[in-house]
Amino acid sequence: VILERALRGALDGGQLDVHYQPLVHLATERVDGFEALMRWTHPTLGPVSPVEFIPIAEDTGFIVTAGAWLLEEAAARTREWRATAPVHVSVNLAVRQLREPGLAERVGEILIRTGLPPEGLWLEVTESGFMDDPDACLHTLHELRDLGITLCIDDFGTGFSSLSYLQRLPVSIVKIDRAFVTGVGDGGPDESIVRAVLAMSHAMGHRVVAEGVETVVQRDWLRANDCDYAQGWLYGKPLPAPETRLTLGRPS
Ligand code: G
Ligand code: G
Ligand code: MN
Ligand code: NA
Repeated sequence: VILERALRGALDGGQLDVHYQPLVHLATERVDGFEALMRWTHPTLGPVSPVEFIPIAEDTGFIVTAGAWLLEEAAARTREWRATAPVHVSVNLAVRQLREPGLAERVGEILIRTGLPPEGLWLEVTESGFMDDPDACLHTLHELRDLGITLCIDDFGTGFSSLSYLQRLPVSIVKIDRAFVTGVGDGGPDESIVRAVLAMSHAMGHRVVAEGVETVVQRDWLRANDCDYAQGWLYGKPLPAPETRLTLGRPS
């Protein structure tokens, strides 16, 4: 309840911030884009984890306002970066946002206002997002895709309806959850899961991002198994925009 009240003032109080984590193309080791992640620093509580405040923001509907703010902020920043390199920005969409009428129209307006071309925007949705009202969500996702935006299924493998939704959704990117990526390269059972997700996704014409890549062993295994992109501490933690360096060559 305390967090809920505090969160309401966070946006006007300038307590919300956006951090960016690089997403790397594995074959070339080039930064292809960034995932934009919301950060909240309360004046007395200090940093509050998104794991704590995103669910509250979803329940209260605050995510609709905060999410629109983040999208515009990230789009404007990425438009600037694209003067240097053709990077994209990947933004998480909460269920609540996806179910808000007129979402695609407002996203289209943000693209026009910021000058970010649609190919510079990826939107991430989770499978759990469709469970309540799949038809309405599907309609919105098709509208977003028709704008030329790239859609991703996030946290893949952690939901319950993976296979049927993977085929029905107009997504072109599958993000494998960190829980499965942790175990690759050591010969353990997660390797079979990740291999299966890669084969299935590629068979459907989707590209695959491995999340939570922390080691060279994981990276080498993923590259050898034709994973398209990687994201994780090996390449960089989420950082504020001014500290986010556009690495055009090999990341250090
Ligand atoms: O990077 P981090 O640990 O802070 O992210 C924790 C969780 O919060 C992730 O699952 C991420 O998807 C979610 N998250 C971070 N920023 C946003 C946002 O702007 N919108 C939504 N809907 N979720 C976010
Ligand atoms: O959107 P999503 O739910 O995937 O959010 C990603 C979360 O994972 C964020 O909280 C981010 O800070 C965290 N994260 C990103 N890269 C790594 C990593 O390499 N290792 C670990 N442990 N966490 C990571
Ligand atoms: Mn994500
Ligand atoms: Na994820």
